[in-house]
Amino acid sequence: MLDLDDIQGDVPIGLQKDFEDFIFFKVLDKGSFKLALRRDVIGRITSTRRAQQRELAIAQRQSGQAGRDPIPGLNLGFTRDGLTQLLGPRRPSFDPSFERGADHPDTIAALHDPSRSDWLNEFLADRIDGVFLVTAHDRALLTFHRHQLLGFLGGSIKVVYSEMGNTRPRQERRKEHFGFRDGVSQPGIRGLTRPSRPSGAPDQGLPGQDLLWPGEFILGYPGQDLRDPRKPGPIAPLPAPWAKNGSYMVFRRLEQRVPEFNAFVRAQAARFGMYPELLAARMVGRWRSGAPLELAPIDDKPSLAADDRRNNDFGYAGDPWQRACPYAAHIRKTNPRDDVPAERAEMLRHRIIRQGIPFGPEVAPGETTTKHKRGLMFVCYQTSIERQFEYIQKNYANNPDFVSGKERPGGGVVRPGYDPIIGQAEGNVVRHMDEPNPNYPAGNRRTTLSILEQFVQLTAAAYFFMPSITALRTVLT
Ligand code: N7H
Repeated sequence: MLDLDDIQGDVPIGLQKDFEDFIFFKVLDKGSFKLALRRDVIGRITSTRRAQQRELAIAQRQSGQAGRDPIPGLNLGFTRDGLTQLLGPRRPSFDPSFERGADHPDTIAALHDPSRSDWLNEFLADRIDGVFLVTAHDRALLTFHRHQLLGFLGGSIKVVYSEMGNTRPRQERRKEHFGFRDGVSQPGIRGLTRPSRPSGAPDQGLPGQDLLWPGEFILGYPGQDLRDPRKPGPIAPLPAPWAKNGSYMVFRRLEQRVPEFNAFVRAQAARFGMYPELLAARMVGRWRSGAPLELAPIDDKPSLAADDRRNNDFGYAGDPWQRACPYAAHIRKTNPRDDVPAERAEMLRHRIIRQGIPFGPEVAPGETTTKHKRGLMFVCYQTSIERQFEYIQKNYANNPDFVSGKERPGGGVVRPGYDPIIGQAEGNVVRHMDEPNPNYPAGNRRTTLSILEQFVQLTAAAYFFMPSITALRTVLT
């Protein structure tokens, strides 16, 4: 049984938010920091149970029943340096990627990330020990609670960098800045996510949503079994007993060049003689509405997109020649589902829970080249950064040969190319993607999309450990 009162709420559920402040800080005075945490902060941390209750309240409100929650969401994570500050240099060693850090030259080289000289200077201005995530449904309330939190902490910390993410306005609310609906596909967790068809599909939450063993995302529980995904696998050894109910968070500030992306899509679609919306959908694997190409390969189907019982209920095994969805499309790369049926159980070990939020203003009228910084505060949770986030970025998105073993209808090996949204090539060379123009329902015409520019650019990154609430109350303070 998952300890819902002990796990921080952003990990498996997500803090409810229209606004989210990311407050990156350095500990200046360990003693007063611990005291302030114990006295005023830890009691306000949003647990998974609380986040779950709020989800329910939101669902009721949508059916007209409840008011808005005036209590903000609050979670807290520490970097490797932060754990060392709190516990001393002889503390136990955690996940190797966490200990190395997102800003280590080896991590940057392995992920083909831009070098630190291209990151935000403010983010690099000082050592980052931890991050507070503060969320609320309106900006004024969030600002009030941010001030209150910083008041509790006084001079015990220094804010190194902070930035507020916000959901986009009105009908764009559920969309990221390129205009695609986000937050559609998320792994479910056994014991937490309820199967919608318990007798027909006990291994799925909503139709198409894999239920995974909690140890993939929360330390101290069984993870996936490599032979049989329905059986609980081993419990990974804990770095320390108090790490139970904790999780690792990957943070990446990803700027998006929206006018440039749209101009590129229009120009390339004209070159291929395609409808631009279809090309954009082929790059992502879903239409901007959220409808998946596997179920709507040629025309958008907004009614399918709006139906949570249908919009994620598909696989790729029935599309072995990428007629409906390219192998390199962002969602096919980052979650290959059953693309290689023999490797399905293994692929379930590379899933992440995504809890990001957009940042920055809407594109202004006349903004044909990016003038205002905007993008995604990408956040994901896992129990092994190396096996989950880094694996997806490195072995899938950045690897033009993944998925391997596919052939053309007439024979001959396919090189799928890079994920056109987040793939990063070594040395920033041109990235290619196979088959932007569909051979649907049949055909074997070859087209290649050549992408010279990075429309998504990393400008800051860090890895955090999100401890259990018990660990915050005891060992860490
Ligand atoms: Fe991605 N986008 O707008 O194009 N992503 N993503 N992502 N992403 C997804 O299913 C996007 C990023 C995953 O289960 C959708 O929720 C953008 C990183 C995974 O079928 C859309 C950025 C990583 C999935 C986008 C970005 C991932 C996914 C479809 C950066 C990990 C689920 C909506 C600015 C390395 C796939 C949905 C599945 C979905 C976009 C970043 C991973 C529209 C713009 C860094 C695993």
